[in-house]
Amino acid sequence: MAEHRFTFGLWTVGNPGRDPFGGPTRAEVDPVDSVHKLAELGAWGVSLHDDDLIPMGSSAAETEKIVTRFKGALEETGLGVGMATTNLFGHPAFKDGAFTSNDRGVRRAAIGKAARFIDIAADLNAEVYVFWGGREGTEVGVAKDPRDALERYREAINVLSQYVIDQGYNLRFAMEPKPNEPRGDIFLPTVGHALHFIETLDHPEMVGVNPEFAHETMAGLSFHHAIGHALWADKLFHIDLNSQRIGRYDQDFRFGAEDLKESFLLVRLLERAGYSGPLHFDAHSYRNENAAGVWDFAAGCMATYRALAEKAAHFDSLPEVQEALAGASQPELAESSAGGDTAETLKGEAEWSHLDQLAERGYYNEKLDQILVEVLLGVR
Ligand code: GLT
Ligand code: MN
Ligand code: MN
Repeated sequence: MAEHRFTFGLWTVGNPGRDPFGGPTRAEVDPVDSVHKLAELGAWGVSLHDDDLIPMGSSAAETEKIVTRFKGALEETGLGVGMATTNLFGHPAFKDGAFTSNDRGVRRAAIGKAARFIDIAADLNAEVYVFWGGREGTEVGVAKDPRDALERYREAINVLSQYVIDQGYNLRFAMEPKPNEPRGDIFLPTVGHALHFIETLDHPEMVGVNPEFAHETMAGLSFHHAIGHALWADKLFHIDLNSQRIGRYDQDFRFGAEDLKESFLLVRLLERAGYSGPLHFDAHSYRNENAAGVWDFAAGCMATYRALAEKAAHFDSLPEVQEALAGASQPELAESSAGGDTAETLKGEAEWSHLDQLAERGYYNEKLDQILVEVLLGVR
């Protein structure tokens, strides 16, 4: 099995347990300590926002000092940077949006803040630069025309793509969808919306998606279908792994903590597709954990992914699975439907007159799903 490139955000293992109802329950973690601890646990790398590493308002000299120290930790441990991103949601100025704020001054500042950290991301050899538009949305729909907002969103990504090209940076962008929270409704709410948005850009080839398990689940959608769509479009540049129960707030639980079956389907798909990008855990430990619990959480995310990859390989190696897949005509779905015929020939009676006969067959779904359940339960 290929070595998995697991990464963790500095904000994930560094999450102090703050929520909308209460303050931190754990101490802040020095990013350099996170790097060392993650290396010890066997992670491949880290990811970060500008503000996770460099406190807002730091001078140029302070910034250089912080970045040099952080690079030192990366070099010492051999850890890479999977992705970097801009915090365009925390500062009160972004309360009406960043790239889509009604205030032009805010939009210009947002583009500038992203460009500043793109320079540092390139210096850190980050693979991907993510855009999660948490504040890009509305509670009061009448206050913002969604067509204008999307046009400004597009403009910002175009301007920043051009900047990356002009600087000669080897950096690709990934848009991260989310349906709501913190805004009532967020623009680019699902992977499907983001995939369309990308096709409208000046440089669609350098922009992909960064789907998050919790976010598609919040929208009531199948995460592995979203990933299937992104893979089919050749746009899966990065992925945010965690877990989530449907219909709740953005829980960001440890990978596999909820919905093991959907997690299995996801891992099986990623493994079969040969996805080789970073496997990024955008999750955090439960609020009632202390510092030690955070590292149990991090080790657990990686262990569960590996275990599910093994389970998926085991599942596909079972003769009864191959038999049931054949019974389900699963391989037939990869064959062309028309096979050189046209709609003109297919509308002939011979093609559709035997629908009653076609209706008689079953699709082995009960067998297949039961085997999957038994594999997950460890009894097969
Ligand atoms: C924030 C959000 C995540 C995004 C991060 C990137 S920050 O924690 O909930 O889903 O991936 O900005
Ligand atoms: Mn995320
Ligand atoms: Mn989330």
